[in-house]
Amino acid sequence: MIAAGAAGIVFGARVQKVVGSAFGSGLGGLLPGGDRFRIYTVTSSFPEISNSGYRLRVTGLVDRPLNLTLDDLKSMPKTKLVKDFQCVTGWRVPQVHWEGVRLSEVLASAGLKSSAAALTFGSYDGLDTESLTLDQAQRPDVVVAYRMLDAPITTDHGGPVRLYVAPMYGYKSLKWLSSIQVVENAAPGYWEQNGYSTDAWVGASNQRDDKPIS
Ligand SMILES: Nc1nc2c(c(=O)[nH]1)N[C@H]1C(S)=C(S)[C@@H](COP(=O)(O)O)O[C@H]1N2
Ligand SMILES: [Mo]
Repeated sequence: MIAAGAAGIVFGARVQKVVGSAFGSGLGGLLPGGDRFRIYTVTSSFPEISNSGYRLRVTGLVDRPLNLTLDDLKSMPKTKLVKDFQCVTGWRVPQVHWEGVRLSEVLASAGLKSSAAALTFGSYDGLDTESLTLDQAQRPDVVVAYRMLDAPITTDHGGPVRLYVAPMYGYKSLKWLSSIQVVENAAPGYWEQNGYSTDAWVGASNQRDDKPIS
């Protein structure tokens, strides 16, 4: 684990405190228009995972549990998206380039049992979790991403592998993705337990934002 740096990053249990502790990304600061990513973590550090040491475990209601390396993910059909990234707190980075493998591809290679209906995601930070229904997870714009901003995903952005859920607010895009558990019922994730809506569609859970540009 590397320390998250200066800026007094002290993360409490409350979402507002976490959001208030965010700071801007150097990479994002280079984007035209000054639209910047804020780097978030709910722990006091960033998990540092080497490319060779990275594993994604897929377990639960599957025919074949998987333990995928980064190379395994890269050998699967590649998908590219150019989409906005929208945090529920109001910042938005337009037209971000993303690359990875569709979550639906990963699920297909594991094989879903008939009782499968939802997914629980774990992070190498050991604290943040997320969930999607199986219908949401099967969308073509939900990606297990290993590139963003035209580069390998950096540690602060959740590299080497993060989730990217394009139609939903940023908190669904879990960083340092470690595990996918296939389950029967969606369980609220970390941010939902701290006050965010499990209905994370952009534009649906606050009155301010437009729908994402498709
Ligand atoms: N593991 C982990 N994933 C996370 C978060 C986090 O704190 N920890 N924050 C979420 C939120 S609220 C947002 S808006 C985005 C921010 O992504 P970024 O840090 O790459 O800007 O990551 C999401 N994924
Ligand atoms: Mo967010």
